[in-house]
Amino acid sequence: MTNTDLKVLELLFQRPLEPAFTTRDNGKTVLELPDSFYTDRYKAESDQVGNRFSKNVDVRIPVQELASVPNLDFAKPLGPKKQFSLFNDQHRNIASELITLFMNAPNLRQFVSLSVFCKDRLNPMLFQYAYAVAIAHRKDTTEVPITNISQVFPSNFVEPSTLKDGRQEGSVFGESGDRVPVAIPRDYTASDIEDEHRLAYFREDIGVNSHHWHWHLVYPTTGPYEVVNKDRRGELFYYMHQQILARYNAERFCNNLKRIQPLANLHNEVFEGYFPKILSSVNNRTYPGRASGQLLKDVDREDTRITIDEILRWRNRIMDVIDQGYVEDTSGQRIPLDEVRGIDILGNMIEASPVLSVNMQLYGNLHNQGHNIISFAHDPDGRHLEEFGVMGDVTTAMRDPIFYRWHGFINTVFTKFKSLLNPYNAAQLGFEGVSVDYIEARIGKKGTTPNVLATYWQNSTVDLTAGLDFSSATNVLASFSHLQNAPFTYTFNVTNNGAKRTGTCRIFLCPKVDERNMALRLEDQRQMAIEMDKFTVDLVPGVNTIRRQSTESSVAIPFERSFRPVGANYQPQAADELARFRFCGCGWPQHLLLPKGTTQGMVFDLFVMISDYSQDSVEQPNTPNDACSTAYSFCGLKDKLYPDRRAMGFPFDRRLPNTYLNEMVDAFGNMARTDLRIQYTDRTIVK
Ligand SMILES: [Cu+2]
Repeated sequence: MTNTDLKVLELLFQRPLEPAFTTRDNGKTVLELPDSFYTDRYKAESDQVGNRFSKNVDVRIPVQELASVPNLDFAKPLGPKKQFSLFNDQHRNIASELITLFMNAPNLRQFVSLSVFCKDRLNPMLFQYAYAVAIAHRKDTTEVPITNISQVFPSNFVEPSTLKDGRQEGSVFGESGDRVPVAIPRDYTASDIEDEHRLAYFREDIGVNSHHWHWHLVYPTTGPYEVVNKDRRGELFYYMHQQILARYNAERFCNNLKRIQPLANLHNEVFEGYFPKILSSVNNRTYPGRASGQLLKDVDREDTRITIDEILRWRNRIMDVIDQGYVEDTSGQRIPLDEVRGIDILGNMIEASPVLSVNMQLYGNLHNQGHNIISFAHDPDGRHLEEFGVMGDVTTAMRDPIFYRWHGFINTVFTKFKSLLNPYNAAQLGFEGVSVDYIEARIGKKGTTPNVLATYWQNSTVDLTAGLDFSSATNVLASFSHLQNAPFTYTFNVTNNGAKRTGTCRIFLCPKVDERNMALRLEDQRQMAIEMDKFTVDLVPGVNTIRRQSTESSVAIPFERSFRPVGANYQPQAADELARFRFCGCGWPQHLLLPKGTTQGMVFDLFVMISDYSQDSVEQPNTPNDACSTAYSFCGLKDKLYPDRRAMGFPFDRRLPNTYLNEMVDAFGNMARTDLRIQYTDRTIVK
């Protein structure tokens, strides 16, 4: 691979609305296009516009002519100013065709040319999505860093006036030291009259929303079979969203709110309103809001048709097959929903992936169409020419309180399936001869109180330049505050009464009491358990001391990885660092690894289990290790199998033999628990 090809690919993530011939990298670089690449508007003056932008640049990169010009008519229904939705069948089919086109480009240089050519002819959101999927999946683009979506389309993530202020700051002060990052407000979508607003810091977190987008980028529902069909994809759809709900419920308890009520009855009013106050980049309009008490209605629009009855029919069919124990594929063949494959089949069927669903005609498109019904509630027949609300878009859906209620409903379907499986038995849960004798989590090393952890606010700065079209050539920096936790270390003492062996250490955090302050039984607690970390440990005979940093967590990625600076100056040189840059945006934000806690300190159960590795291990294909896939619990490993043979969420995904957590821990030596207090302080640290 040549450096310039790689460079062009990186540049295409910048200034998504500007024609490809304008400058990038803060005015330093320009692409020199073949005449045939200019769109009709610029064709006649291609020399003039080309020269205008190539004047004061450091680098000019010629783009090769296309061997065959693609016919892009398939994308016509999605005009340049329309909102693009992965939940919309028509848009998804268009995206699928585009991904296929990108994946089939015969070599890297032609992929570069094809991308440049398509960029100026397609809806910018559609282009950025399909382009990023192709970069994440093509064998010859593994070294290209995918720019975080919050930096490509910042207006989908931050309050819009911030962007205007940022441009102003940049054009007045340039790169001089007098420039200050503009502050993105934290508290702008509602007032304290709205109880749900207490969770805005979680729902509107930039890291949370970009994780969600990135997950759906790594796990697209349509496209070429080899791109869509990943190991245990359907199960991961279930598990990643289930964990988001568990985290959200814990966060609600910290804020004195009841756990979410699943949106089970689509004929009732939706009591939560939500007014997002963010802009769509493609048409410069705000995302529509939803008033409190909105009724959901059948949607009958040009490109989206769905009735509530249809959704309920799919739900009932799925509930029926769960009771029945098997599904039927399109040829009428029965496929059992067993404890190994059942959840994966259901995940792909419920989401639903047209490529992987066993029978889309029969079991429908439950999760996606629910997003559509909700996102068009304000204008179901399109008479007001309004686009979908935030629920229609994976970059923005998690901002809306209703997201958690809809997924709460989806989760009840999965939970029903799991509840019918036999409870885990002693052979599955135990690890003969291994006992966990002591566990603690502690901030720093010495002198701090064990099992008291801390949260607070932190002010961080991100560079939003890449996504700001038609702005001056200086960087636009924005600062925002987000929840943060003080890094901590786990220490476990484990006795191994046998020969040297390997185990998997599984760490969970569980709420202890419910919203009425009543102790939770294990059956409820397990469904709210939050996975904190998972890793293999080698146990020597005798006493072992295991230490693990909170920053190493298998669910989270560090802040710097979510919001890495963009552009040539920041390209790391070392190969391993470069590798870490790509495919990196998927993962729960490290700054939300812990729930907020309370000022008095909220007590959780810290649960640790060491399971028998001989029942956990997976034989991996011999593909190179990806330095970036560190958040594998939520995101899997690139080009590999999911690295844990047990069901995702083990041991809490199924019923357990005891009534209370204490009883289970007493019964199994390879488990331990302790009270863990999370203390929140209302102060802001500037980073
Ligand atoms: Cu999702």
